[in-house]
Amino acid sequence: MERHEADMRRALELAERGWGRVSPNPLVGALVRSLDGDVVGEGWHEGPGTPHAEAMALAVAGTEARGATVVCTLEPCNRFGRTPPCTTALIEAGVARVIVGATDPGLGEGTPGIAELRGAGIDVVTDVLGAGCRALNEAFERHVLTGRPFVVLKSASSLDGKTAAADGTSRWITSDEARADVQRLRAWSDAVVVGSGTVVADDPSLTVRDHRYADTRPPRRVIVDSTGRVSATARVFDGSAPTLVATTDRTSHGRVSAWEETGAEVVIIDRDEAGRVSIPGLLDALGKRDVQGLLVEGGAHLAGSFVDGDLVDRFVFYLAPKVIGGERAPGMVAGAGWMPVDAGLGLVFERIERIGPDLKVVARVHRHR
Ligand code: AOF
Ligand code: ZN
Repeated sequence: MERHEADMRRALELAERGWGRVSPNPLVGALVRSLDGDVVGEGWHEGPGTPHAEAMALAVAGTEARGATVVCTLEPCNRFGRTPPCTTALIEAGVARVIVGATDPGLGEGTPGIAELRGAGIDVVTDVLGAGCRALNEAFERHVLTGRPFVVLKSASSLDGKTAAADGTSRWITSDEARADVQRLRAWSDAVVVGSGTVVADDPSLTVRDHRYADTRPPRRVIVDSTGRVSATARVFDGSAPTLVATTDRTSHGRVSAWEETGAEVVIIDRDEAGRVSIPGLLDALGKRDVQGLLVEGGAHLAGSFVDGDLVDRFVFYLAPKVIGGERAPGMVAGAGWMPVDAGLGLVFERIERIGPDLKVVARVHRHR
């Protein structure tokens, strides 16, 4: 078992090589340990249309895969997608044993990949470092099971939770280091969403500019603009990354055409009771477009809509060692808020880090399911 866990740790490292590129597929790593006890093949998934991790590892191992143990972070697939099934490849290679980290909810009920391997007489061990293997693909799993993305809400504020001073100045509250860390969050995301107020006030480009993520796919830029306030000359329409505008039927046809002329996709979403873009409707529309990991970057009103709807899975708060104060200085999350106080969202802290002079606090919504 210890050997299996050490091999699984290595397979997890291999899986990470596809980071930021595999969506809408999962990150997967695999290795082949021969009858003699040597690692004779390693593989990982690089993204849609490229070989699966197991197929890559088996190809390297060649005939040494006969009688071998194959360690996979994810249950091997048993169906044709863009590539042939891994179960067939494992059976044909004559492997004796398969060690699986997490099951693949994308294969349907009853872990059919594992069932097929067992049916062929292969010894299958499951749930080796299962939690770590599942965590790697939490957004993939959420999307497969619900059709909606996994939602991360990011905020950068002073220690007292202010995102700007009362005069509207906000550049910069957090450090260069903290802002560089946000680039990694964006690179993780399939889409980054902001409200119209943020676009009007800050004119952000919402792109990944850090050269460390140059080979990751650019996240889709999503603007929530219920009434058509944002001009088609805003930076998010510069064509440097895919852009989607989520709006309602309150926006004029002229505005919609102007957005579309920049190459952006415009999606008309149902209104909520206040006449704004329905956030559940937005999540469904993004899920249909294979957005698995969604980053909410603000502002406070959009963040409030997500919080009021209990639609955030993880909060990432960057806190600067500054206190701004002032009743009129805006906070991180507006909206109606939860009442009374014990009805508020219950979170667990996942991680607390220092980033340059700032703190990064990561908390996960505790869901009873
Ligand atoms: C594996 N190993 O390395 C990956 C798996 O369309 P395809 O061929 O790329 O297949 C995508 C599906 O296969 C994906 O939705 C997920 O269920 C599984 N991914 N499975 O055995 C891999 N990437
Ligand atoms: Zn496969």
